[in-house]
Amino acid sequence: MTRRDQEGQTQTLERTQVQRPRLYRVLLLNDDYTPMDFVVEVLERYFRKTETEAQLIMLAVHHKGQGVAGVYTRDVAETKVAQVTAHARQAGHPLRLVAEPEA
Ligand code: NFA
Repeated sequence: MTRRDQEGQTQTLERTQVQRPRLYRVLLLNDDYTPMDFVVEVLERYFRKTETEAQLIMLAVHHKGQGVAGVYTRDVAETKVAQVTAHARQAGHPLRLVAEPEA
């Protein structure tokens, strides 16, 4: 960071500590039409879940209404939402996802 002091001199303030980026949850939302197998495949392919993890997350979303597919930096989270939404529409499914900041 650079600023000018009262005499007009330039001061450079350094900090060695870096900040962690804010993280975003990608939430998967339940609907009545998207096939369970399609949701499991999405969780495996886009969110790198094992088949067992994917089935557990899919069932949790099916029963509770929503669930966390993954947690990422903002750009990655928003890209996943866009890519999976496009993939679902292409396949004719209404699957919805949203990215929301953690706490
Ligand atoms: N509820 C959907 C069904 O019964 C399955 C589903 C699960 C959809 C998770 C979206 C998210 N076919």
